[in-house]
Amino acid sequence: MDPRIVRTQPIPGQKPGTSGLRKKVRTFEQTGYLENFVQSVFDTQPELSGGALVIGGDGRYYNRDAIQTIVRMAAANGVRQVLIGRGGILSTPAASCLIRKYGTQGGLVLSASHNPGGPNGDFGIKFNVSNGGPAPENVTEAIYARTLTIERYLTLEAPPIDLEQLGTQRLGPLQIEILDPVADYADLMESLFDFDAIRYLFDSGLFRMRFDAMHAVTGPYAIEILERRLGAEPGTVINGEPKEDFGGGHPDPNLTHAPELVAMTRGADALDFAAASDGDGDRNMILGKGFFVTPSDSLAVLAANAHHTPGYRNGIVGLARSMPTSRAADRVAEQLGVECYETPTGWKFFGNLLDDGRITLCGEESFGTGSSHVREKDGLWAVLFWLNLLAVHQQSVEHIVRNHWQRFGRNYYARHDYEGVDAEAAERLIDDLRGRLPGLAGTTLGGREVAFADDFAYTDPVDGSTSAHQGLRIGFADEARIVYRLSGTGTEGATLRVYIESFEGDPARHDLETETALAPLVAIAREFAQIEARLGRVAPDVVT
Ligand code: VG1
Ligand code: CO
Repeated sequence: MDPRIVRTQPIPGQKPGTSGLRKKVRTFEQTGYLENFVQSVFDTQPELSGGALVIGGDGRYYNRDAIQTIVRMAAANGVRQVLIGRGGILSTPAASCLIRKYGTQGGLVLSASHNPGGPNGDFGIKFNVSNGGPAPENVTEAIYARTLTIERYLTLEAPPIDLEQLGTQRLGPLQIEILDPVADYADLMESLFDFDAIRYLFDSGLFRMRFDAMHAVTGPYAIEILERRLGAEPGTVINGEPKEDFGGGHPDPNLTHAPELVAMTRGADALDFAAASDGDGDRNMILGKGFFVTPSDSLAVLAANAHHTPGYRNGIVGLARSMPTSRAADRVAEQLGVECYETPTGWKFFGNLLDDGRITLCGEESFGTGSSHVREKDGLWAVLFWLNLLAVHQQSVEHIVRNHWQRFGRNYYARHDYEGVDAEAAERLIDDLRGRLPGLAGTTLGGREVAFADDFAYTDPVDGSTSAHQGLRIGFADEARIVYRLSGTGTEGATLRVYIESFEGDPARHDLETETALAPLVAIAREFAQIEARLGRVAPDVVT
């Protein structure tokens, strides 16, 4: 089984975005497309030769084909061992868990996260480094540079490996281990949270919850952890069977894309608790009875209550949030006397802070929360964290959040997405806005005084690397804020994201509808960026 050298040529556009290379399945199916990218990983990461690699994905269409291709290429490139989840399944946080637990040199995670799947949907591939986290920018840049000069890839002729059979197989010198995708991850969760207390909560019969796996990767994980290990009633996990096309749905856990679950938290028969995760299991949505927890608030609440859980009983050393995430977490950090770091969007920026022991928890407004336990955001982890708090406090979700607002104040928050807009028009909108920011501080917009306005740039405090142009910020003297940036995960046109936040310290004003509270700022944000005139959109496509 000698390696075969296949001639190829560079394919433009293989630059990883916020979270890996994401394209239409049809693009990935082009001759050499996946191979070029994978070979570029092997060519730029020499430690993989003779090393070990975790491989798995969210089970979407093309997952299995991609794994077969990658395994043959790994063998031809001298990889010693690959660890693969049975059926090719690994949630993104479980992949991170395995890389860390088995000390591999990295992993290839196959997912386009919350983007729809199927032959006409999206696919994606992401290289994670040996700390278990997404490759930092210098690594993704090197991989991309390689895709522009590549001339050959290495593979071998071999029959497909058996992805269903647990245990060891060989492909020439390559040792292939098919692992239970759930067990190691479930053990890790059990080590962090008070499973006895949560089991007691379920046993009481007074507490009803549903977890919506959205026919994506978390089904098997949630069934094992919630129903088997914690004794939640059968049927607690809904849409628990992973499907290649996610049942035709859009596996994005938010109020727009999980309406069925949201409905279950309302009305006479409302659940006490409901949660959902996305395609690859790294996002989470938390709902109480008739109550939605904003992801930015969720991070702040978890941080303020971390010491109530076994895994974080000694408290947290520091916090981090992505720049567009609301500043609710900053207030908690301040009271706890710890640092709160502000990073660009994307989990890769948390890696150094976690590795260096500067932070324990981190999160993003985009339904992402996580901690030092792995190097990815982690949907089920957040759900278990909330369950642990509900068991300890014996209070409703709403009560816990309202108490939090009383103590720290409330950050009203919303994100408005304008999807599939003309890419050039969106770029121009951002460029023109950028040019108008200098000189804005000290003036007023819609009667509000601007305190600062800038193009966010980040210097990593651990390795000194810099990342410029990470979003435009306009901060007001009353602590309100507007942020504009373009999405780095889409596969069609551009998506403009507008993030709007205001702060309310007075508990008497904590009951407003978010829409009402933010209406004046939304108007400022739309007018200042001339969204309607430039993009031809009168309203956002999705509000979260
Ligand atoms: C989006 C979110 C970002 C998140 C990223 C990956 O990126 O805004 O916070 O880290 O998706 O999440 P963008 O560039 O489209 O705004 V996932 O669940 O797709 O791995
Ligand atoms: Co995801």
